Amino acid sequence: MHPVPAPPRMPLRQSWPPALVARYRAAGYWRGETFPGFLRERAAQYADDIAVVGGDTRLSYARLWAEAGRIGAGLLAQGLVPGDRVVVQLGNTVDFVSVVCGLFRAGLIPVYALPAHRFTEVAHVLRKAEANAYIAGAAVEGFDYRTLARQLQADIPALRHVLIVGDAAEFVAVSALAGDAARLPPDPDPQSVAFLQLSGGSTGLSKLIPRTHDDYLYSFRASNEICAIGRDSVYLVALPAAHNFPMSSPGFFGALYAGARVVLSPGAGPDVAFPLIARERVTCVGLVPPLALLWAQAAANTAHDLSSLAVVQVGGAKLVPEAARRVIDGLGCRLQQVFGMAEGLVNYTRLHDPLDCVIHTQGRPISADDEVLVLDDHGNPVAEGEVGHLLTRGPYTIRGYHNDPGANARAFTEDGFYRTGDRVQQLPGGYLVVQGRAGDHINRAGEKISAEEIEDHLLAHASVFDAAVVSMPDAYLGERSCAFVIARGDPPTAASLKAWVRGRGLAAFKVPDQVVFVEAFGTTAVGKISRRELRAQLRERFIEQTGEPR
Ligand code: OOB
Repeated sequence: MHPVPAPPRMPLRQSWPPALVARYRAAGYWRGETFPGFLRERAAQYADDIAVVGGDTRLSYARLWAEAGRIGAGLLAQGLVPGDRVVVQLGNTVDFVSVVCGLFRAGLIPVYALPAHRFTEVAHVLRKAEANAYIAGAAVEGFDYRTLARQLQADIPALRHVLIVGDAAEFVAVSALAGDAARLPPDPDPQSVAFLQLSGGSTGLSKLIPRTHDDYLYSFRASNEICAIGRDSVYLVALPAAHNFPMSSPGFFGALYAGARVVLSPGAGPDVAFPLIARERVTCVGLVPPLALLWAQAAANTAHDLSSLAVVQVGGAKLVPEAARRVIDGLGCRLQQVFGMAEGLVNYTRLHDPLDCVIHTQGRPISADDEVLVLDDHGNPVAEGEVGHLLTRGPYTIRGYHNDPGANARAFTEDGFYRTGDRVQQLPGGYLVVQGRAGDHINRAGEKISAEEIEDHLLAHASVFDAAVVSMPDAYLGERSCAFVIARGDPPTAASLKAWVRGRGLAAFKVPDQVVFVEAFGTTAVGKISRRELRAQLRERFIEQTGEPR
């Protein structure tokens, strides 16, 4: 079959100024390694060692490489061409790893969607990435991704290829892919974009984050050193594998780079993960704070042997000191705080840091060349120890989103610093303490929700006059979402509004946890105030009225 020429697309690019490129190379951060390059090497070095475990499947390094070749060649035989972007929406199964490695092997560009995403999010990502292919599991936790694929194909003509892991119905089964290995391309340019990751989406829908081979490999290679991941390590993927934290901090890619073993857990709860830890002798896992607390509680009376667990990493949202203590006491292993972002910068507390530091800080950057600025509202550096806005640039932090000049103008300074949106305090030694966010998103147990995005969906309801979505402190989730709604005419019920949002094809975690009807937003300021101020006022007033803990 001859590949049909693809229409012109926005090129994928991520580049640093030449002086920095030279510096990052000279420092040994960027070594010219690529995903297919390192996977091939490990297959040769550790051929028979187990690389990936999930369910009843155990793949050795040699088998993983062979599977990647089969899937990659099979995709090219289907008519995809190197450079095509492929949205991947798979759960925590071995297939996730072999499909992604197959894409790398074929020079195809994975675009990672979360299993929780629904039509609205996946359609947005497909369009924004100009993807022509979608790979999903048949059904996960009662949701049929083949139905979603049909809806996507009906809506997006450019989506020409749908591939399914499991029962493929009318689509192509990943298990049936086959092709000529000789057609697989040579290894890519290490400076080229390897994949697109999704941003937490602080305003509106997710932005696409282009990461290069060189920068991403550096981030997990260096993470391995900080997290003491070696060939004997066993890394458990408990959070969704598509998320940057379990993918690269040090994540399953770090583990594969080290020749270690990756175990994929289909769920993150202790009931599913504990037996796996015991069976596979897991040594390291990354969790979000609510899960870490749940695990700490469950560990007290579990029959499963968790003694292999050496390091529990917690990140994605703030772990308050009291919770940190409970995690350490409950799990009886080392705690490592991880404060990272899909755009790049990752901070870790070090394994031998004093307890006080591990409990009270979110760590310090991976690299000596991670430049960190803490600025006041006017863009001036704050005094040491004062709270300010965190900006950063460095050898694995992007310089721009894909296909989004508006977002880039807002999120990056002229000299290439990324405005993280986080408010932090910097302690001596470069340790950061996260104090919250300047922006308007809700960090719901590590899942980031854009207030603006949900407000837009609420406003589309005929009985909603106005809506403001704010984060509320929540004892379990850290933050939960609360929608303040001014009704038009007969007020709808809270339940019907929640169902409305869900019905708009959104991930379930974006459905407001709480809906509060108000007569008016009743601003104290004269005239129009910003949405941000309005959200802050509503939050404060509600907390005062209800006596919720802050
Ligand atoms: C991780 O990545 P994202 O892209 O889902 O979210 C990044 C944002 C940060 O800007 C910050 O607001 C928040 O999540 N965050 C934390 C945190 N870790 C992330 N806030 C407080 N304390 C922490 N420890 O969430 C992510 C990526 C790589 C590694 C770890 C987390």
